[in-house]
Amino acid sequence: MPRRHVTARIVGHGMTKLGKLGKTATELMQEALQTALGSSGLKLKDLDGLVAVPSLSHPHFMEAHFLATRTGLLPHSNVRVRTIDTGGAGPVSGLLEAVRMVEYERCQAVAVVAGDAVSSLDSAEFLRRADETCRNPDMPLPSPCIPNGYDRVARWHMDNGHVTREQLAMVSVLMSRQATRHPSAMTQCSRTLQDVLDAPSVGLATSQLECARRADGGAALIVASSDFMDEYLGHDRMSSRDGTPAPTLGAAAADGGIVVLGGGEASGPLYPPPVIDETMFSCEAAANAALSEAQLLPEDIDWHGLYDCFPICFVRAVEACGLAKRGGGGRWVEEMYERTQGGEYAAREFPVNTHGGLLAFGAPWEVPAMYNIIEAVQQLSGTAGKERQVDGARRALVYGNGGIFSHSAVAILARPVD
Ligand code: MLC
Repeated sequence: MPRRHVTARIVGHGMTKLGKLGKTATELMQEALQTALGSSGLKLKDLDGLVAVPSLSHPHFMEAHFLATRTGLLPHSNVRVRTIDTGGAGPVSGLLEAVRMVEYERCQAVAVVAGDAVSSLDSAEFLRRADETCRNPDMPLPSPCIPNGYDRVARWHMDNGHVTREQLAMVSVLMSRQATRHPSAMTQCSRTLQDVLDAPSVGLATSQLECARRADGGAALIVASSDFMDEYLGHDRMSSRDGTPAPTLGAAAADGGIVVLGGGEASGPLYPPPVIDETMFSCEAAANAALSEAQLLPEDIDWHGLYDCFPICFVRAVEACGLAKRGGGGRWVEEMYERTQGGEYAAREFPVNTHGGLLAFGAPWEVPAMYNIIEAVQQLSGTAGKERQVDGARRALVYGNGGIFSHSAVAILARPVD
């Protein structure tokens, strides 16, 4: 591998509204990309790289090439684009790929883009497509396959005394409490434990309020080389390259951007094996690799963005990232539940998924890990707002999970040293 010659920084981010929006995935991706470019002060023509994550609602052959062609980024010399499919881990895998493109392939600015319109698909079509993604031909899971796959894994943990049914439900309550503090979250009302337990059943140990909240939405990041941004900010501070006035830089770009200190990825099977055991999980390996590359310990992290498509994914992540000991994730969730009872808690008392995660912020299929990254960037640049800001947050860990524990991608982000 060629030598690293510059540092990559996250210098912009953008997202569309979430909900049932009646737009195509491509329209949502384009909208998010424009917002992200605007927040970085860069223009489309400044990009020489694009990483895209495919959608379920409007799948395209070579998604990144499709999007780059639609936006006019291609044809152009010296532009390279890549589609990354690691399921819901895609945005974090995409971020790590963008960092490599900047640090080892001499790209100056790379966009990472995801968008999906799964809420605008009718239920039967959504379930048909979703079921197809993780179908085991030898031992089919009942439909809905993905919730039932996670349900099997959750019950295995319950049977082994690892977590209780109530502790799983508390994850959904916790995410709803966090989401009420974010103006863009789909969930604006806290749930009670009883609400979650009494919601329609989707699996034996999973209710509807413990499923990733189906939504349409798009999100994007801009990752740029430090040299390019220094030159751009230094020489072009008053005007952009085509002579028009430069847009106001977002906080992330103006402060020099957010650094990616380390990353790690690991894989598991596409669907749970006939006999579940520890070998199917990969978050521990990804988190350890990311912390090791960043040369940090779990206690050095101030804010966590943990994938929570279903409560058991969150519980495993809590343990994998060292917030709780192995087997102690359920008890940790219970402690957080008690700590945040009544809703009058400071952000630093529960500095995890301050936006509400997939269970409450919203989950447009493979987009939501992007919300973990964007919330991390806002936390690290001190722009998360009074209610959500974790004072003095310097380092964040973001985790994306794909399939049914089939891929884990973890990145460690940091505010640059002043
Ligand atoms: C659903 N609802 C919720 C909710 N989930 N409300 C609050 N919080 C949640 N977490 C609400 C909906 O808004 C809707 O309300 C009602 O419940 C019914 O949901 P629906 O989706 O419209 O219904 P239906 O078509 O019957 O499907 C229910 C479902 C489906 C649970 C089977 O939503 C589902 O499959 N969800 C999981 C999606 C999923 O698997 N995502 C990927 C996760 S895995 P109203 O008021 O509008 O009726 C992952 C990894 C990866 O993330 O790689 O992708």
